[in-house]
Amino acid sequence: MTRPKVIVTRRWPLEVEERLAIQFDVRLNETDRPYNRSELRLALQEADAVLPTVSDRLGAELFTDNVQAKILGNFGVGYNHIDVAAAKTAGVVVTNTPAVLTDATADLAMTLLLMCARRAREGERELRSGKWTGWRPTHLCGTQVTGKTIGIIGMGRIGQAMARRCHYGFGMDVVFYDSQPVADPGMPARQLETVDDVLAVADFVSLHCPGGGENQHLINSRRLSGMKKSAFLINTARGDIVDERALINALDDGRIAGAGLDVFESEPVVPRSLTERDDVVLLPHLGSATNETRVAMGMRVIDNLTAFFEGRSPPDAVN
Ligand code: 8YV
Repeated sequence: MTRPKVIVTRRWPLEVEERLAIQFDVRLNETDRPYNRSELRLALQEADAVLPTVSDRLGAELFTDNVQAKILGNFGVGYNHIDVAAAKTAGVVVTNTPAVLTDATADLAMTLLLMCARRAREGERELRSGKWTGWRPTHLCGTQVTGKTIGIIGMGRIGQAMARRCHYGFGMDVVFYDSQPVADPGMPARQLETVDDVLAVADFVSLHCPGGGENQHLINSRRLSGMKKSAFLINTARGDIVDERALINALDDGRIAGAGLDVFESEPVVPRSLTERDDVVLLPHLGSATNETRVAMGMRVIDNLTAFFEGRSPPDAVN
């Protein structure tokens, strides 16, 4: 029997690529850049399965009559870069990699929260530039996190993992918004009616909802004005949830204290009006970037492909 032809759009950890090659006829992207639109179109026309990442935009225009691929095994939990409805119409199953990146992403959200609260970026830069003049009582004093309120927007797996860290690790109170009732969030926490209710009371707001659709610019100028002036915004979810221009204006006006961002509206482009500021911590989309997690994500993609080509339902089908 011929092995299914699989196109992987970026290089993966070696052990995952090796396992993939045992089962499938694999073509890897040997370049160090994402495929462009025509390369993606061709991939969909040539392979039985395409394995994309967040850096591949798979809009409706790519799901034409010539599509041969039967499954898109997305390397990641978020899939708003794929038009899943158009994929379905073209007969293409889309899968993702839930659960395996929960802890890594929550760890990174916590990292950003602590770096913002404790002015770690400013301190590190000062020291490296040789400008540190020694200890003094009022030097780079930040914000205590113990006893403060974390507001979680989107209380799914990652939101809950972040809330657990904040509550059990750092003694914070937890409030959250989710479009669905969450009966047992796994720690003492209050579900509030609206996003605005959470923003009004939180000292730190951490975003954990999906991007795209109705969440696009969920955090807009009006909502930023509804946050405490002393509050910090943390985003490890998707860049488009925050109106970046409105965020910059809110920081300029002192309407919020700062932000920790791992995701951006037009990755990898980050506006200079963000990179030049002291009151933001910026990371290059590192949420799931641990060796262990990236291997687990790849293995999860393979599990989905294996199920599909053996005629079973892929466990993580999203359409
Ligand atoms: C991934 C992510 O690294 O899983 C997600 O949704 O944002 C990241 O953690 C990325 O999606 C890789 O495709």
